[in-house]
Amino acid sequence: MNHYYNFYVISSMKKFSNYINGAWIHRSDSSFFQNINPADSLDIIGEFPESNSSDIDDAVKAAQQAYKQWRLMPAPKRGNIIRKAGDIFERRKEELARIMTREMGKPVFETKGDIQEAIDTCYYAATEGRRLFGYTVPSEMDNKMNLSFRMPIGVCGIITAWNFPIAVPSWKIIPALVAGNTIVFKPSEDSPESAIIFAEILEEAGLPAGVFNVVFGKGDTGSALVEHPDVKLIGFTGSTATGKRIAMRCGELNKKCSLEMGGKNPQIVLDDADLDLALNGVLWGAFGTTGQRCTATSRLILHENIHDEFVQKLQAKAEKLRVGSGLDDTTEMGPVINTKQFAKIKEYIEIGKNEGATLLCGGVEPSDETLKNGNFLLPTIFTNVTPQMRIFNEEIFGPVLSVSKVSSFEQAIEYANHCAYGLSSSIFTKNVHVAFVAMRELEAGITYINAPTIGAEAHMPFGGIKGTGNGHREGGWTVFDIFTEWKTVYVDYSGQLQRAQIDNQE
Ligand code: UN1
Repeated sequence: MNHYYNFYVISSMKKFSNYINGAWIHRSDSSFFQNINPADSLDIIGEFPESNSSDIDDAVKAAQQAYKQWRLMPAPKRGNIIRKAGDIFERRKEELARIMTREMGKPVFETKGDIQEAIDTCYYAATEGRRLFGYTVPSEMDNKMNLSFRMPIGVCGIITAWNFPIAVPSWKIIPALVAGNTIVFKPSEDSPESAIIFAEILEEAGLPAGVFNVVFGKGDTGSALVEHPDVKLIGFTGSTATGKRIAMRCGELNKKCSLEMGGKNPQIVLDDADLDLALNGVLWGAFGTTGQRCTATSRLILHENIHDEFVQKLQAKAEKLRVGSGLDDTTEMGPVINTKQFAKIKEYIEIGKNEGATLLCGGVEPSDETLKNGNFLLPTIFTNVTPQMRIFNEEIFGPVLSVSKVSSFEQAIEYANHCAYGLSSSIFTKNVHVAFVAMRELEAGITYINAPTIGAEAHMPFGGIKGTGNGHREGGWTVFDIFTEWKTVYVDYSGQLQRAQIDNQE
């Protein structure tokens, strides 16, 4: 048993450990799962514990114990530790980016951006430790004062996806810590090593043992976290199916629960738009991160006057995108995360063909022999997609773009809103009036004007309406509504019993 190193080696395979109460815990009876490089299935990064409910219980106990002190540390001091974590993320950016790329595939310039979101989140949240504003409000009675302020909630369970292995966990973990909560983090089984670095960084920044814990595993481990009676809140980013199940259990168990789920984000291009700008926008929005963002542009809605010209240029550019390992500096689009997701995307390509959409380009693996061991797919574009089709409505989470043609702005909005999800949206137009109407009418938590559907900044509210979320917003100042409860205090300094709504009436 060694508590100091995050992995040990058995017959040349790295075996990683859970991080509980400030120590790396190796359990000889653990089962393990493999972390495989999506660009090269022969590259096994290591094995991670498939933790059970007793591992979760150990982590929750540690977090509960640590909560007793952490909640009492002044928030500005908690913020100071988080600011240091931001500095360490900055220092380790290059090294961490390569670790992330190796395990989840996107190019290093993108994983650096992922870490930058965590750095921004740390610096923003650190200063929030000096605000966490409450309200002081007049009382309706004499010599009485009303106050309200934020309180931490307790042990928070955090469950996240692999596509932003550092940024998305940071959106939850960092503000939750500043607010005085403690954490048990169950990262995605597809990007577990990033969570190891997350723990190392928080430890180096000076976070006390037990305040942040990492337990690896798959769905069953996540369920054990949701079920644990001492976990007061679940913060989740991932698939709609899993999110809904979590929400139902949290409803039954009366736990607070914040969900970030699917998207089917439209980019509208009107006939007065700067077409080159819109073209670069959709290429980045649809094929950045191999289309594996909840904010990815998966629907392109084109005005009929520019449709044919735009589609032609789009095809030419999409076919030139360099697909390859994210560790190669020339790569523009990396692999899909795993073989299961790869099969699902291929299935949707068949569905699209069978529904009568036109496969404009892609839909197949690249011919390059050197890529044969990875989950690579060429950028895929369908045209003639109508709102009745499944590829118009369902989240594919891959490099697949559905193009539809409309004859007016009104129809474009109707198409954009014809969807169960409501995360991000975008419109390219030079018409100010139209842009403002779109801001009002697009049913989405986020709307971009003359910019792609991806690119949220850490200090702004992030989240979706309709099937995407359950009413919460991460990011910026709004995330503190998730990770705190309001306490209301009445201070009566009149020296008398004053009965509200009675003694102050005529
Ligand atoms: C996600 O895909 O879960 O706005 C998050 C964006 C990124 C975050 C995406 N900043 O695309």
